[in-house]
Amino acid sequence: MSSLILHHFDLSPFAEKVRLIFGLKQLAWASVEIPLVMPKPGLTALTGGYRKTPVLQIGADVYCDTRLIATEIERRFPQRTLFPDGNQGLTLALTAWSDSAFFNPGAGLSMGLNKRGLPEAILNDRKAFFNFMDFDTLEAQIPQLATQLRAHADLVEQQLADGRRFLLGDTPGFADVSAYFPVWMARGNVPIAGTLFAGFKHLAAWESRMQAVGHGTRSELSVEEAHAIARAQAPEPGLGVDSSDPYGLVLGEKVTVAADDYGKDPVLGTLVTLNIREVVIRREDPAAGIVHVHFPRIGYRVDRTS
Ligand SMILES: N[C@@H](CCC(=O)N[C@@H](CS)C(=O)NCC(=O)O)C(=O)O
Repeated sequence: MSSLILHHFDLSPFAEKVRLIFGLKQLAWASVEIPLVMPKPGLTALTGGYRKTPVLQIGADVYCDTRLIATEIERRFPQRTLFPDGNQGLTLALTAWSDSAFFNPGAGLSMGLNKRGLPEAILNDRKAFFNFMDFDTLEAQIPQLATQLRAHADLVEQQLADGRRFLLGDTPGFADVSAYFPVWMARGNVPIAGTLFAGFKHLAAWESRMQAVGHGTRSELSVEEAHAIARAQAPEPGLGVDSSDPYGLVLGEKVTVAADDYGKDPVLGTLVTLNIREVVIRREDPAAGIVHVHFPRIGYRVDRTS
């Protein structure tokens, strides 16, 4: 059985990023389906409260956020690199564009155009979750959201206009994955996407190439089996606390870690790693045992609890 366990649901755009990374690297992985809305007790037993989708589990290590999930998979499985042209920093910086400027208008359109058909539970959950959307005025914002989505998709069209196969050359990588998932989400959830993207021939051909990347080799796992796997293993040793870190924290301090944008549920634990790229806390859960929960530094805050 694969050591890579992805906690996700099939409709999740951010999870599609990770599924495509599995495809690019031709990896085998196990899928644990999580609920679309809170509560998500099986997931939060592992994360300590982080509820966003997806989460990657490897043994008793739990990785939150696709930015960190991507670099962790690259570290453990360097073959078929996510950075084939070598532009790692620039490619990772691109997520600041793809994950908000490009993704958010599509998410707004998906909510605004489907509002009446969405189950009440999903609507109420996402109203509380997506703090960057004003649900009451979404319908009036549709022209502006459509303009933004189309203008960002046009950036991809421009990048591909010289006939290259992928964004940075002949080989697909994380830059493609990042730029692709908002398009994937829009095609699936935004009824006017076909019209908005109608003139983008290069984009459409690249989408077909991205679909062909696939998702690697998927198997199914129950959340109870995933917990048993976490309980049976020790987490990877922590890497210690960087004494030059501006927070001035020390190893073993009790801290909370939380996203600084939306879905800010704090996770409480004991600090085992703090460096420029990653913060890791140790926590114990009755179902999952002792786990190390990993977050990227970019986009997350760490707070002392005492
Ligand atoms: N920065 C996060 C964003 C993840 C995110 O916003 N995921 C969406 C779904 S694709 C989500 O969590 N929605 C609410 C939920 O699934 O409960 C990441 O890169 O993983």
